Amino acid sequence: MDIDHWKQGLNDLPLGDVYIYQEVESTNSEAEKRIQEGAPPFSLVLADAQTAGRGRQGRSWITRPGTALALSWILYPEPGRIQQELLGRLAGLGAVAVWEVLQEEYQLSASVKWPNDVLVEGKKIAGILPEVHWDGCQLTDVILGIGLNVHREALPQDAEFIFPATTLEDCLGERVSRLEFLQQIMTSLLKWYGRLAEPTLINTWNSALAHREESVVLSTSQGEIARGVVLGVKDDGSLSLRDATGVVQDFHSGEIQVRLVDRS
Ligand code: BT5
Repeated sequence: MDIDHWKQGLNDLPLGDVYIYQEVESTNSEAEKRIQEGAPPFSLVLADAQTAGRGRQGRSWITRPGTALALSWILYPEPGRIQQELLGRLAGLGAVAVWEVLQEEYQLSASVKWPNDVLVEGKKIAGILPEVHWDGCQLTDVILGIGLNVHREALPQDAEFIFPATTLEDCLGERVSRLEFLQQIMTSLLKWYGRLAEPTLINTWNSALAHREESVVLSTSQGEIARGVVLGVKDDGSLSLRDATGVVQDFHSGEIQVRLVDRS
């Protein structure tokens, strides 16, 4: 990765500082360090490879050199701007921004699997990891981590993921520039961050939502917690489900996994 070339390529975007590394453990961890050192708002941490990229609940995220995008975007929401109900929208913000680029720039039929996956043809192409930090009751910063599989080699041949995975190259049948893809993603993130509190974010999230009106099982590491038909995402980013008895319940993200009910 030619760091100067990548920095130049991001010059026209209204970002804070841009930190680019050949290899880090995790861009989210690196972003935490940059925040401690006073990184300005909208700063971006980017790495060509991660040795300990992370997903939710201690799961790992693979970023192989030269093949993918691993980024962490640093946000300091103005006091009062992110209330509790907006926090649940952060994964949606990242997912909708990626979804829109895939749809509009690459004409791919993408969807967003609640809470944090972006799928193409039912396979995971991107994962979102929002991390929120507090000082007592005061929200101090948000790190929005996004991992995207770009070139075919992003996925090890013997990868055993919990969900099927894909790459942009596999979906398009051709290679695209990672830098161009990054520029499109950051432009989309900036646009959707400006709409975090607006109904349009939830409306778009709902129109992109995978498994709508389908039967799914929700589980955590403790096992199954609910099953029912997906009704949609609520204003606070929770998932609304109707169970077999007609009772509607809302679930907040965190550690929940969604799976289609196995009909076989
Ligand atoms: C996620 O977690 O999907 C969030 C992934 C966020 C990664 C970004 S990269 C930049 C930033 N820095 C970090 O350290 N993290 C963020 P989760 O829903 O828990 O899914 C994790 C699961 O996805 C793993 O257990 C694997 O089964 C699978 N997986 C790992 N690497 C993958 C990849 N490259 N493509 C598709 N699936 C993958």
